[in-house]
Amino acid sequence: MKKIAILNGPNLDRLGKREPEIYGHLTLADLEKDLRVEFGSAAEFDFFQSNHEGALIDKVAALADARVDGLVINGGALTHTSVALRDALLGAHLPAVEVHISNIYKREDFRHTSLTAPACLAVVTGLGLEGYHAAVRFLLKR
Ligand code: CA2
Repeated sequence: MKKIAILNGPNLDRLGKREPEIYGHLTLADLEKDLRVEFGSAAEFDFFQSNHEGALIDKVAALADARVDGLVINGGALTHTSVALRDALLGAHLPAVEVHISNIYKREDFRHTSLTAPACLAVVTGLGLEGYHAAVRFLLKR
């Protein structure tokens, strides 16, 4: 059984409750349920969402200490701004995949830069919540 952490950053607790034209109708609870249905026999999940940069950084460090097998991160807007989250990911030395629900390259210019992507093995963007499934599948196969 591999340990996979799913981290979601600021405002992703609002998923399914606002802006469904960009982020769809499913909630984070739906995502958790669907990931457990698909991968429950192969993965033990640790789901974490925070609206606070420091809480996400502390969580990344705790996951590194716990030596989880993989990390899926949607840092939300912190993706584009947070050197601190990037440093936490680089320091964690965990296999990580960055996920974005929307296609960040079809949106405003400021979303085209990810500070955290260089600390990850791969980036999935624009597949909706399916991106999390693809990321977990990839991490379980390596
Ligand atoms: O597409 C993504 O997954 C993003 O990481 C979402 C972030 C955005 O800042 C990134 O540029 C791309 C925003 C998360 C806000 O999520 C909401 C979900 C539902 C309703 C309102 C906000």
